[in-house]
Amino acid sequence: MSFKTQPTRKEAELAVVAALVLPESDAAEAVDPLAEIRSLAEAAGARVVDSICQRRARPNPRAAFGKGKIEEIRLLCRQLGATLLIVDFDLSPSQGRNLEEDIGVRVVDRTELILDIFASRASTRQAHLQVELAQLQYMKSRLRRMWTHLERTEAAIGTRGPGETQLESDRRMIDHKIVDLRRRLAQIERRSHRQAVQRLDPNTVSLVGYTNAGKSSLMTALSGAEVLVADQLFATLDTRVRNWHLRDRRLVMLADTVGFVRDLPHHLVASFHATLEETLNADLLLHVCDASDPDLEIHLRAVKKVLADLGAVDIPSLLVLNKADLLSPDDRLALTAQFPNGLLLSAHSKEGFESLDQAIAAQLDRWSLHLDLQVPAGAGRLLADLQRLAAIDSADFHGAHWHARLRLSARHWSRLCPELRQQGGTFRSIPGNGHLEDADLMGGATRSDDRIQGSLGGE
Ligand SMILES: Nc1nc2c(ncn2[C@@H]2O[C@H](COP(=O)(O)OP(=O)(O)OP(=O)(O)O)[C@@H](O)[C@H]2O)c(=O)[nH]1
Ligand SMILES: [Mg+2]
Repeated sequence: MSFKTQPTRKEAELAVVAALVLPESDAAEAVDPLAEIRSLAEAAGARVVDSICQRRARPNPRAAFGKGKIEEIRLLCRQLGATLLIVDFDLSPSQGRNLEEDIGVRVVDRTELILDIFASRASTRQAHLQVELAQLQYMKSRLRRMWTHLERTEAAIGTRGPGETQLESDRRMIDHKIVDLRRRLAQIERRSHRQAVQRLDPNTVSLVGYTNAGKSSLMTALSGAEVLVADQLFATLDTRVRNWHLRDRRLVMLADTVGFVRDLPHHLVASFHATLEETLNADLLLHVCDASDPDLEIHLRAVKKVLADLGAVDIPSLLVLNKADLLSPDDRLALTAQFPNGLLLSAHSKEGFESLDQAIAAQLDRWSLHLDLQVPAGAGRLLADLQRLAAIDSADFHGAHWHARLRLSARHWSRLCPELRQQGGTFRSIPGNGHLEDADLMGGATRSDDRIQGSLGGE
């Protein structure tokens, strides 16, 4: 058995893709149940020569498909010269083996395919390690079943022992590699965590959504920063963060990250946890979807499921219906009726950007404090932090003080309030702190009265 986990890039291999549509699966509702696996296969570098689909009540335990369908696939592969069969679900090792024997070509299942795409796209050291870890864990979860055919014949002459011995040594080798990868990943994660704790970051708005929805395009269009945009699945594998100024001049960090698909392999989600950390720590999620995709609802459901798996369901989010430029007037009406809170826009034509800006500002304001501050003009770093992080409604220098009315998130206030006190500044809350508790206003300071009148530096 080989433990090579990074892919060898291939010439476009000719592939047939095959799906099994079970009654309860999302694919059963899809307009074209084979569309996604075809795109995934192409994203992995294969050239799809044909696709085939079988509806069944449940997979055939022997080789997933029924006998007749297998024969059909075999003939198709032979006629078209395909050397690869890609199936849109996960196979048990014995199903994989039986299919390969019956059809006579290499068989790759959905998890292997997605892991392979991730391996080919990984560009950072962290992403490489994360994919390798996911691949090894997937391999390990199948190891026992891979060797069961030997264990079953344990009593037979000549086969006694080796199955178990081989299984043990393979498992040990994988375990060692997993421990080593985890250690190296933990080092990288510790370093970036240390850096994050020291920084006083602006509010983070994370772009999440189905792969190819246009997250990176939106990031580029909003922030002006160039990030990779490509008409392919999983173009982005790491998390990129760019500064972006809202129209009220408030600075936010826009984070673009890996896209999701339905049934994203469990090991992959776990391995990419650190990459998705930025997303999980966001103040607001922009759930970007391709509004022109006929399977929009299936994609929305898939993304929500991954977010739930990641424990990110409680983060406030806005639904962004991207690619509005591809919609007919009738489609627009239908979508607006279906998603009254959705923001219809286009990363290409930039229509709808103003509403997006306003909606983000309004969301951030829900968790912001409205403050009236007097800051000594000499408190340079504090002034710079306030000017960088707050939405400033008015500001002026009066003598030796900077006087400002501004909106600032509770998180930032809790860091800056002690600093303000130390520098001898004063603060007063302005009505409008909708969701916030008085305790937030104090930023860790002692409460005074209900209206929170901060009296600092002896005022
Ligand atoms: N017509 C149209 N195409 C768009 C729009 N936004 C993005 N696209 C196209 O959609 C494709 C995918 O765009 P990306 O920005 O790479 O999508 P992504 O969500 O970052 O994809 P992954 O990184 O793979 O998850 C590209 O071909 C874009 O040019 C839009 O508003 N209108
Ligand atoms: Mg992208």
